[in-house]
Amino acid sequence: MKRRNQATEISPSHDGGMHARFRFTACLFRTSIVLMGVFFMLSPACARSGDYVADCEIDSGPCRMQVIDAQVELDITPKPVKAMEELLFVLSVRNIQYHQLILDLSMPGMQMGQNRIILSKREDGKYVGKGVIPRCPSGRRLWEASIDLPGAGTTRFRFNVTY
Ligand SMILES: [Cu+2]
Repeated sequence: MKRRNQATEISPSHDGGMHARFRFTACLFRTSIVLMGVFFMLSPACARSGDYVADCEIDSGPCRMQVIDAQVELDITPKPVKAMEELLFVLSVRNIQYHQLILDLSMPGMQMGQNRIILSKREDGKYVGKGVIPRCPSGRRLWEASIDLPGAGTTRFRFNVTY
């Protein structure tokens, strides 16, 4: 008889446990709604980046582009080209001479902040500069290097980096 009474006495505290669990679940639910909201606020920029593809196999060798009269060749070393590592960008431009050029690094369809590398003319006529490609929090690996060639236009190379 006493045991049964004890058992019934347990039930109110058991109810309390249920209540706490319900509050915890409700809190979790609210937190997940907030997190989903944050995710959807951040995602539109990321979602579009899936539409872009690489046009430069940078790990296989230099990439070439034709910009009106100028033939442009870009190489990045060391290979494989990795994020968060110091990289050497080497650009050669046929037919046009410059003092220096600016290489703009970005992610297609994503806002990653400005990342510009000044390419200075080397003795062999190539334009060289060092820079770092950051690791994208979304996990995407596609980057774009665009170079403005005054008088000829803008050229861009899209390539994947290794994490
Ligand atoms: Cu990104």
